[in-house]
Amino acid sequence: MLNTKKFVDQMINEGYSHLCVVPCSFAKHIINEAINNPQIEYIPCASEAIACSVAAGLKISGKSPIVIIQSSGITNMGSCITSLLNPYSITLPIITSWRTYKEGDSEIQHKHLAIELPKLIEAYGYNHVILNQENIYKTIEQINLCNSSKTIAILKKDTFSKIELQDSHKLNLSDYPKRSEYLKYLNKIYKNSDNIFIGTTGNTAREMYSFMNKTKNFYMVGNMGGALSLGLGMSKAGKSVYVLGGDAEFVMHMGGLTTAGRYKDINLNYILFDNEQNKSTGGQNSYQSHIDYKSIVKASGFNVQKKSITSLNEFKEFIKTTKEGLNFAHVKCDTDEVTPRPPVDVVAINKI
Ligand SMILES: Cc1ncc(C[n+]2csc(CCOP(=O)(O)OP(=O)(O)O)c2C)c(N)n1
Repeated sequence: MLNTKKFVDQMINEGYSHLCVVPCSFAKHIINEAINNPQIEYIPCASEAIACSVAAGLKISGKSPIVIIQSSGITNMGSCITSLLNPYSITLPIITSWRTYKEGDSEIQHKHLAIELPKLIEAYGYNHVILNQENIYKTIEQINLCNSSKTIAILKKDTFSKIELQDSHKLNLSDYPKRSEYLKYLNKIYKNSDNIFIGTTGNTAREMYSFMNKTKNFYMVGNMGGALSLGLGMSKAGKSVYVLGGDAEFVMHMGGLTTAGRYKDINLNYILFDNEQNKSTGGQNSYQSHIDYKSIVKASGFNVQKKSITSLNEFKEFIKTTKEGLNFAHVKCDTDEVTPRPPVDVVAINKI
């Protein structure tokens, strides 16, 4: 295992200036150190494609960025790699985690790339190196190789030692109900109904499994950013749909809002549970307090609940008064304790 603090200090000595990131729990400690350490700038990115483009802009302007992502997101980055980095000969270190998969595991989003990641990197026209886990100087040499050649670095689990976030970077959401309280209410109101509840990648789907056992649920444990569009397809097919989303998921493919916004004669309700963080990859702050969610969604064509919901009573009122159509509510919530993942036989159901 590498000493994370020493590794980041060494990267700074080498001149690396920015970390462009979509979080993965494998990279939690290096991300924590980058957030804690003012000598390297942490740039949280809405998607892997964005992380890659921002890093390319930094690199061609004289800075030394590093990109860190999860293997599930390297496909999002494909266009940026093949049609920006490659043709413009821009090289920079991209570190992708390599999520493994055990038969029967419900993290089915990782099943394909758990085997094929190196072949995909090769298909992009890149070599790969597995990051050394023992010797910081060798690992830095590998990062430097990625900085100067078409090589992508692969990060395995438990490469970096533990780093806690400094208190000043920790969130306090204790003014808001936990998401489970809202979910339990939905479970009570909609038990045995025909409404379909889509839970997004991240903790929402997991918590739905624990707290909504009487509703018709689709656990979308992958395709991060695509829940609203999946819901649009279902509602265009005549279903009544609730998309229960997270704040990091909201921004990943935000264009889905503008596509959905065209259609008013459907029954699609998008409830954004905003816990200000990427809870399921380690609780990293999503740094999105600059975003006015309600205005963005309203401008995309949705009916929007005027005030952000901050209590269970307000939530009950919203659920009771919402009419059929294309609706959105921004709901502030606190985090729950860790709940189990829905098992694979529940997740893999593909008919509703
Ligand atoms: C394309 C892609 N990129 C990254 C990830 C890793 N990932 C899984 S969940 C998640 C964060 C989800 O945060 P949010 O939507 O706010 O929900 P929360 O877990 O906080 O409830 C991330 C980054 C992924 N699964 N897929």
